[in-house]
Amino acid sequence: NLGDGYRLALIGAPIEVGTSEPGAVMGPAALRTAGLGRALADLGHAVVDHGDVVPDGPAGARGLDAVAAWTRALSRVVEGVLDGGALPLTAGGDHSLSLGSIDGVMRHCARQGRPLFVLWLDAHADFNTPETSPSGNVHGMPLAALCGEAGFPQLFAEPAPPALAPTDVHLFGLRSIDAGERALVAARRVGVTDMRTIDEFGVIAPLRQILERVAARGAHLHVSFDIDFLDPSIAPGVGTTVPGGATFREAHLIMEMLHDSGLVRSLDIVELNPFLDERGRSARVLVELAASLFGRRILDRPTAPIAAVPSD
Ligand code: 6HN
Ligand code: MN
Ligand code: MN
Ligand code: MN
Repeated sequence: NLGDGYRLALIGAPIEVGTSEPGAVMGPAALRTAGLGRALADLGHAVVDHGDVVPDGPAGARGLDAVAAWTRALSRVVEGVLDGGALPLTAGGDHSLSLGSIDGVMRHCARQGRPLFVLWLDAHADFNTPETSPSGNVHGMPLAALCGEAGFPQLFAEPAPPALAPTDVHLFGLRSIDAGERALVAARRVGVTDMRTIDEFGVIAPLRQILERVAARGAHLHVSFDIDFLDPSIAPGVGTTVPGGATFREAHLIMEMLHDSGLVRSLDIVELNPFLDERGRSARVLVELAASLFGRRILDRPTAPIAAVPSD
């Protein structure tokens, strides 16, 4: 267990080579400006800002080769942070950065013999391959590459850890999926809580099921938070807005439940595009939500324990 005051490592990943919409490179700076580090330190955590990752080799052009250069560099930093007993919070940058952060987590978990579970809060599935992708943008592909789908060049440093099991990935908030990736997500049995499920059952019941499963397996929980999980009306600063997203209250409750579970061991905050934002609103919402995930609460007591919530 990490105890009350966590050791948090803030890692900037100013990556936009995985998207066609410029501006995500400014994401880490905007999150720092909005007070991410301060908000977490104010909660009693020991926060160390590791600055921005520097890619391994040329990473100027868009596409998979540039993403590979970022992936290798970020993986090393994240693995090192975990090996040192701290919790890595990678601030992006487009969602291709999760190739690096999760590769680092996988290496750490493999050495510890610990199972890994990935919770993907996103409007999208990010399960395209170079073959199924309609856009060619790598930020729509990280999960497929991490799960070992064919058609990718070598993105990870050798020797690469065994691929992530698609059944140990859960997409939460899904409401936009391309035809090819829909077939793949179904064939690989990726876990999905789509927006219709959330409308029908709320966020509590599906999330509780996931957390119980993670706890029962003693797994490392990695959370990848794409800002487009949120409704564009509260978080417009993103290149791929999709209507019908999570409300602030839904997202806030998810963060509180994640905190109370004590299971989260690594986190990505991705896809913030400050160039498209309105007066820093989206960055500030993300800081609020991150603070809730790391223990900020409304009253100075936990919310009712999960067991006290009436079950079906
Ligand atoms: N993201 N499915 C679309 C594509 O181009 O592959 C959108 C991907 C969005 C990626 O939001 O991280
Ligand atoms: Mn995404
Ligand atoms: Mn390790
Ligand atoms: Mn998305």
